[in-house]
Amino acid sequence: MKVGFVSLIGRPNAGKSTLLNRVVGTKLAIVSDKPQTTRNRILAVRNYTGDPTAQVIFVDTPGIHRPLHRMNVRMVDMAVESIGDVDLIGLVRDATDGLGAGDRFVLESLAEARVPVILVLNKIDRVAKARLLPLIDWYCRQRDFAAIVPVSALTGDGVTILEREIVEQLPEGEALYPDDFLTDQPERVLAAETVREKVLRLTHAELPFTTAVVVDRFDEATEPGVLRLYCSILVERASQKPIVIGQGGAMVRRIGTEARQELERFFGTRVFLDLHVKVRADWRENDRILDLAGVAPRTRR
Ligand SMILES: Nc1nc2c(ncn2[C@@H]2O[C@H](COP(=O)(O)OP(=O)(O)O)[C@@H](O)[C@H]2O)c(=O)[nH]1
Ligand SMILES: [Mg+2]
Repeated sequence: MKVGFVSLIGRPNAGKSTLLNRVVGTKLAIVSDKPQTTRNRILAVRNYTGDPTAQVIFVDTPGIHRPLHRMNVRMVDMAVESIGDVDLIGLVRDATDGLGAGDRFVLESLAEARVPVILVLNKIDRVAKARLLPLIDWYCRQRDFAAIVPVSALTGDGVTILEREIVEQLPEGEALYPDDFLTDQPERVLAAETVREKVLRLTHAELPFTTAVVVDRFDEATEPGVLRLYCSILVERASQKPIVIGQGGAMVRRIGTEARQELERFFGTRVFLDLHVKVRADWRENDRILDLAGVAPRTRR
């Protein structure tokens, strides 16, 4: 069988997390139209029963960008480090974007990669085929790609072709994970991320970049059949607190309702969700809070 790790690398918002979710058929990575949504490496295992059989371990990463905060340094480090640890790289590129400095920045991070790289041109549901040609032409002049595959992670168009291409490129080996293993994301992290996604989706302006969610208590024991979750939503400034709380608490209630419904589906159990909004200035520079919020745990560097 074919077995290997595939890292999804690219600019923020390219659609890496959407692609990961599409491939495994479950929403593991939260998705939003705000950059820097993914703050962690997320591992998801997909088994293929075809010929050859295969086990592909997909690794979603934070987008590669110039970091301005400690949080972002950790995120980018994590993405770049994953390049050294995998068998194949999927370079995910938003095909609706023009060429720019960001393309060079990502390619520079890949300069050391000694494994095959597949260029994944994403969002083809929103761009005419002819507009892909200059992009393909430019990329081909920068480095060798094992394949170039246009896809839409949103509609699924082209994704099967991409998966076949990936399996082809992987080495032979033995399965590394049991058949039913889906992800290494702890349940607390999945819960916190679901709450954070609702904050991202329902609030606007600068808030999304400056919010973290910490699970204070994850309690399955007190009441059978009910998961009791106590979470803090951290914001950086006192002025941001009312945005999350909303008029008479309407916003935080809505965040809570939407997150609870999704978590009930995901965990297959009733969920009691308690949300608190707290001000923690500069949490993005604070390693202790970054650790608590599960942001790109510090690596060897
Ligand atoms: N139209 C379209 N939108 C997409 C596609 N893939 C992702 N998106 C959207 O692009 C935004 C960023 O997606 P996300 O997966 O969070 O990007 P990431 O930062 O690379 O992980 C979200 O609003 C997605 O819904 C696609 O194939 N087509
Ligand atoms: Mg993402």
